[in-house]
Amino acid sequence: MNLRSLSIAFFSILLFPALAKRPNIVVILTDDHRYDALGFLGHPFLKTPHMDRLAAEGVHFQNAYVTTSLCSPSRASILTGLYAHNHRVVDNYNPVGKSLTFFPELLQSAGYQTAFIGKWHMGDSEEKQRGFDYWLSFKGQGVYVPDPAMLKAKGRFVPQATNSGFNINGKRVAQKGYITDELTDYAEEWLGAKDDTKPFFLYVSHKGVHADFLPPDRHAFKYDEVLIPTPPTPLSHPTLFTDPPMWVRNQSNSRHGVEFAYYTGVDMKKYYRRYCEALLAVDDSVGRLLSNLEKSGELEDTVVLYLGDNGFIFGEHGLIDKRCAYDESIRIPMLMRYPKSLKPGTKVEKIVANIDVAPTLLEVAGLKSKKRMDGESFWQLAKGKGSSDWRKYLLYEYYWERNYPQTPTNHAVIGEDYKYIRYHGVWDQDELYHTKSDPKERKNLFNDSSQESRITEMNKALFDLLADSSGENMPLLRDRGTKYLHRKSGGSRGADFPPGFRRDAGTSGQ
Ligand SMILES: [Ca+2]
Repeated sequence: MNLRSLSIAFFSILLFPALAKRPNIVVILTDDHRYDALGFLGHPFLKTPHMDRLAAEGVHFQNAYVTTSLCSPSRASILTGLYAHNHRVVDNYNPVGKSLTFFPELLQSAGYQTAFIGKWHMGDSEEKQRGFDYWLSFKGQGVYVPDPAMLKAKGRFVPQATNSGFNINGKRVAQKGYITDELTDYAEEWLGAKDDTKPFFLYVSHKGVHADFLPPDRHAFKYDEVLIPTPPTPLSHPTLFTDPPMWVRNQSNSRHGVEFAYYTGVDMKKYYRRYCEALLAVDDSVGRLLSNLEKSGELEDTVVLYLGDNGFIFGEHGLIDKRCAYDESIRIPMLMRYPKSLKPGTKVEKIVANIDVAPTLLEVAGLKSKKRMDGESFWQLAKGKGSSDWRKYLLYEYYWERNYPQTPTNHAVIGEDYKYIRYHGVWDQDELYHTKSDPKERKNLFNDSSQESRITEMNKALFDLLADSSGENMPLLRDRGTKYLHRKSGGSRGADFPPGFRRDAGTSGQ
């Protein structure tokens, strides 16, 4: 080392002492991973040993939610720390605005080397995005394999699933094999080639396990023999449900209902089996990344955050897919490992969300955004501190999409004991659930007169949360894409209005 480089090295140490100590950060995002599809939670057959390891050696956020249950809006919320009404990506078609700051930009400016590997899916672009030194992505949903003949498991046509290979730093590279494995290969390659003098941020954003769920052959049909119960629905078990909204009963016979699932009559049990098998490959990926970091000696200096971008409904309430505010749709797995600061086996009960990821990871790096974020850092909660002034309620929002008209605009307020859901633009009733005692959300308490004050309070909280985050104007985007508005011929007919909506002639509106 000559005198000049020696003096630069000495100066760097003096100038950036904090940078040298900043932890590396790895985020692993899984598509549509619902909160209860985890082995360590006592799942009847699914085994997720590597995710279980993250929970055992780190923190499990037991009540983690997304603020909009849809791929693109949730991804935009993760990157910006904003609600969908602020980042404006309220459907799966529109890109994220150029004026918004992605938290990786701030990490990059502070000296982190940054990489994005996987599904971007905000708009139709797969172009390199701001904040990332290394870029690998693909258009829309991507595909599990470049040729369906490569897999034993077969699926149906999925909108926005395109096979145009990868964009790797502006260069087109063909996809060769199974997506989850191949993205992990690239992540490992990047980890091996990066500059070891700088902290790093790696964002692995899996296509798995988005529908149609196609597992790799090594896991295909592994769960073919397991028994899966059929969830009761308001149509199949009307007495089990109290006051379900009319739209819920109507959605059963729609593209996003069990009767007419994706217009193909998908067998929900088989579908769930393939989902779990595809998830095994994601668990393998988690295992490979942890093992890679362990071998390079970097694991203990790396904060690993694992989460899903939204949940998935497999027939509960007679519905499939996501968008609505029931827990199967909006609750996600969230795990964090960093034994230097986080006690192994920690369980956090407080309600955290996708909008909290950006402020949390900035705090991890000793940074703070100058722009306002809707989310809050949960880093102190993860460390077992600072829970007394944590949020009482989380706001959920979903905006009606012309392409999928069966799910209405809905806002919800999620508390630790109760959830209140308010529908907008439909002639229907709202919902209130005591989620603590009724986790399957079958007993709608909205018409229970003893709950009036609670509904008033939660309704006020909802509008306060909206007002505090400039959310009182609804986003309206241009029409585009296919409209999936059909019902199955000969299927169930339109639902009756709820009983409480009927009055005899001459009575008042009260
Ligand atoms: Ca998703």
